[in-house]
Amino acid sequence: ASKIREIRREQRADGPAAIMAIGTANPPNVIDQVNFADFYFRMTSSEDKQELKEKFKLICDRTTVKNRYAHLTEEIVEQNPNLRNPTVPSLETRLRIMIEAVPNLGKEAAAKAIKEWGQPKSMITHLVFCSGAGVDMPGADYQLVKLLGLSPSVKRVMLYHLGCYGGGTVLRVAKDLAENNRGARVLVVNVEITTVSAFRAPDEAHLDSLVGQALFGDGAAALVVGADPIQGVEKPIFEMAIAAQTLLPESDGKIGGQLKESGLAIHLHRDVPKIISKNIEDALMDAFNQLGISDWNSLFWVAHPGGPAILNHVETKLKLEPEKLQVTRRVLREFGNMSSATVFFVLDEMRKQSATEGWATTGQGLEWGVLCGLGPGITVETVVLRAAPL
Ligand code: WCA
Repeated sequence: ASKIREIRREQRADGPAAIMAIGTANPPNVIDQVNFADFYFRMTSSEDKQELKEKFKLICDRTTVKNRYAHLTEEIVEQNPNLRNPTVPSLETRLRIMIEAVPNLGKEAAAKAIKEWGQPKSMITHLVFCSGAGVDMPGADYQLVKLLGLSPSVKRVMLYHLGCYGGGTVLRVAKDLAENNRGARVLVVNVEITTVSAFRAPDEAHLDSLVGQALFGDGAAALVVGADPIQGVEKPIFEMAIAAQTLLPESDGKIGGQLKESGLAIHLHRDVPKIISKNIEDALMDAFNQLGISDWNSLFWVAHPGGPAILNHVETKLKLEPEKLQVTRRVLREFGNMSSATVFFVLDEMRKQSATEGWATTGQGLEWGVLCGLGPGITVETVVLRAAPL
């Protein structure tokens, strides 16, 4: 009995898990939000639905998104007309496109993260892969091991179809892996190609689908996570203190997605911003109780930009100063909602902006911060971050 305890102690790392590198990637095709309504209605042969198009233009404008990136191109839709016709099956077409695209975009982000980390990739011990795009066996995690030339003994965790809270989930899992396996170096990769999975023609009966068409973009992010950094060699960017997950009360069915023969049907209830803002403080208190922090303006903020209405509601409810969500809003403007990958674009922007503006830490000069993922469930993931000195 004492032997197994001794083994257990030796397995465990000493310090907390830290994010040591961040890489991001997007497909080359840019969606210009100003002209997107014209483009989308033309591409789906829906020019006759003028009233709906006017409403879509309004929604596009209200998203505050200026730029998005898309794997889907007009050419792909031309070649695969079933993608714009919800009455015929298109799942196989979508899967074929995504199964090829997901590992490749993930590789681009991962290569950047590994380069920043600066260590040989043979030191990667675990891979956590998260994507709502594509399903096959063996999955995108396996493809990525091959593409990057990682060790065949890398221990993989594959997380499919979590949706927009997945950025928090992968951190929670990577934290446990890093802290419970001395010397572990966890490569985390999130790839979202929602333009291919959820593209569909406009329909008056599904206005929430229009919100999705106006809001979602494609992107990938990768991190290297580990505990006990090699002194003078590895540089922690953010340490992770606490990771919590919770389901919000009275939120059943408010955010969801069904993978159908006609593609992914995403459901966003109008009450989503209200439900989130009503319950966000309880989720934060669960995570920050232990630290005795309840002044939300004393934190740096890395929130999933689900949509501007969510950010506005949360800002008002928590009485956040406008600067608090400024990095989050900038990512929404420049990239749209890239589902689970988005929070890592915010995290990357947070440390870059903190450096260029001359702050003393990677979190705008502050010590503590929060990373907040939210999505189907409604599920909220809360990760307490500690910024590193700059
Ligand atoms: C609406 C709606 C609505 C406004 N339904 N009509 C899930 C599954 C997966 O597989 C993958 C991913 C996910 C999801 C991941 C997530 O990120 S969850 C969070 C998703 N985001 C939201 O829920 C969006 C929150 N909403 C907003 O940010 C804004 O409401 C919006 C940008 C959509 C509109 O801006 P607004 O509220 O300032 O503007 P309006 O004038 O109030 O709304 C414009 C029109 O859109 C209105 O139409 P109308 O006829 O009433 O004037 C709204 O009713 C309509 N609308 N939300 C259906 N959810």
